[in-house]
Amino acid sequence: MIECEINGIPVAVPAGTTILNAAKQVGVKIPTLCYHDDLDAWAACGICVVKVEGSPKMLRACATPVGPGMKVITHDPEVVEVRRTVLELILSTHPNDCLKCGRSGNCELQTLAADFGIREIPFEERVKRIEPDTSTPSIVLNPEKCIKCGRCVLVCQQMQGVYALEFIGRGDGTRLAPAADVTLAESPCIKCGQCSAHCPVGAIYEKDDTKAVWNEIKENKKHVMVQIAPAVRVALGEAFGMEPGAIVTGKIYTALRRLGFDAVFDTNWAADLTILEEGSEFVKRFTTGGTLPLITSCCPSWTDYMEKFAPDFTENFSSAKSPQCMLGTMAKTYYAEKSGIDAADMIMVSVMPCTSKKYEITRSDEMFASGHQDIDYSITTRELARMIKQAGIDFVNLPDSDCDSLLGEYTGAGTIFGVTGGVMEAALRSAYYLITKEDLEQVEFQAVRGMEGVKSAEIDIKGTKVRIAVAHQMGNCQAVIDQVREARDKGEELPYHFIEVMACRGGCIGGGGQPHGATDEIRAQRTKGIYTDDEKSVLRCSHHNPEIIRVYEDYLGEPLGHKAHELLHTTYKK
Ligand code: HC0
Ligand code: SF4
Repeated sequence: MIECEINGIPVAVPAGTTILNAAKQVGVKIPTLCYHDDLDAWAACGICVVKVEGSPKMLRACATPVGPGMKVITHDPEVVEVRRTVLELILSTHPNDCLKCGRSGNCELQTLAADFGIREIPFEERVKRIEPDTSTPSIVLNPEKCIKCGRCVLVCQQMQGVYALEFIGRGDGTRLAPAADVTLAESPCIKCGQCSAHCPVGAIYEKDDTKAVWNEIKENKKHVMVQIAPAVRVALGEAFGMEPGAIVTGKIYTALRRLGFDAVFDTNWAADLTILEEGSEFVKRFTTGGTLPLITSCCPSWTDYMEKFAPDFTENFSSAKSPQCMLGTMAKTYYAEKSGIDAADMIMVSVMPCTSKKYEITRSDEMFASGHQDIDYSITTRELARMIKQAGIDFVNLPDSDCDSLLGEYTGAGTIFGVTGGVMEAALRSAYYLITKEDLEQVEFQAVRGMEGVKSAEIDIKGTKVRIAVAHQMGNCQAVIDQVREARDKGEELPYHFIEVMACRGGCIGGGGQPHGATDEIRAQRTKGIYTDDEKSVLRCSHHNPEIIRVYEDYLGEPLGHKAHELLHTTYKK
């Protein structure tokens, strides 16, 4: 342990701890902007400078480890003045239209300006006017607001391994842009939105579809339906000051009705349906010598990545549509038929923790399987939070209500889709039944849980060995594919039979459309919420969901049958 002093307070921390983190341990908050817990410190902004006894210059607390006997002063008039100057310089290049900015109220720059009591900026305004990039359906890049903290570039490169963003130009002319200065749509961007989730200001944000959704509700001409994804229920509360991981499903259903939606469904229902299709697909391929490994395809950033970077694996993708898309199709076919409402008079809105889902809803012809666009709008958790605030709903004190029937009931297996390993665990729960015709006594598969970037295991299904891998956070996933490709190309035994991939760290609970501020601590709390939701479920296997059993009996026929194939499956670009 290293013993040192922060503002005269002794502290002992493990070797390598930065001044920033040592200060946190004694209750001292050093301001930061470019720093983020998820990323390597690269000391770009300089707002975290501190004095260290014996050092001729101030040091950056985010990137300087404490040393034995080090004496640090984090706050004195001189240090605060330097920080103020740094802040004023940043503000002199930043548009001051806070009132119209999507981040107003939770912008880290705005908060610092308020904390420092900035009333005027002593430097000449040097804002560079740059048109926003609106070329993707998922995120908007507004480099004019960029403060060059570099978080988005680091996330895209280090965490996601995509390298879609970079800084272009030099000195005063430096600006954020898609790599090679193309549009974002032309870049390798996979629309995961992690850049928007890590941006401290309003330079990258989700494409806002709330206006269009409000219009549909206000016009009152159509039957406006909504579905909520697994991970939304453990994160939305954060936008209203609740603890991360608080399970607010019943409040969300109530809020959605108060917003004016005519029918409230749950994507978890369709997650159970996905398991019946994808689980059956796995068992079929596994038992009849089909293409393996089967790779999950419900994360649209992942399928986008694979189409761009590994099209030789297209055949390995599960053809089962994602739960979001299955629910859209089933609403405008099955529910339309049962309710007697013409699908042409229906609007389906999805609430997702994800910016990529906005892209998925039109990604191929199969997204129009009902004869209409199956999902009309996809909004993020952040957008729903804004709609609830705009409607003056006191979310925290809302009573719970239930989901609408036919497309609402779900099992614990459906809910765990929201975390890394969850789709695999849910699939294994049902694959066991499909292979053995018996139910598991112990439904929990610990080997697929947790935050390790790649998890692998051999699962014993009554003597049949199934080798699986689970990867999350895009930068971790390519290695798994490389491993499979190498074995495949050499004609060796495949390392895995079944692979789950989610592009975001922690799975959808860490999605790019979730409330800002996610760290591993917050992801852990959201994950705990998801597993608690599973544990308290009476039914924990998708094949036990009565509404799913009924939809096959009444409408779809068999999993992988003709009708299921027509409505619930899709194709990928080679
Ligand atoms: Fe996910 Fe999904 S689990 S991708 O993370 O499979 O977005 O929450 O809705 O569709 O169900 C996201 C979350 C979903 C889908 C489900 C899957
Ligand atoms: Fe990179 Fe994802 Fe942002 Fe695209 S959405 S620029 S892939 S971090």
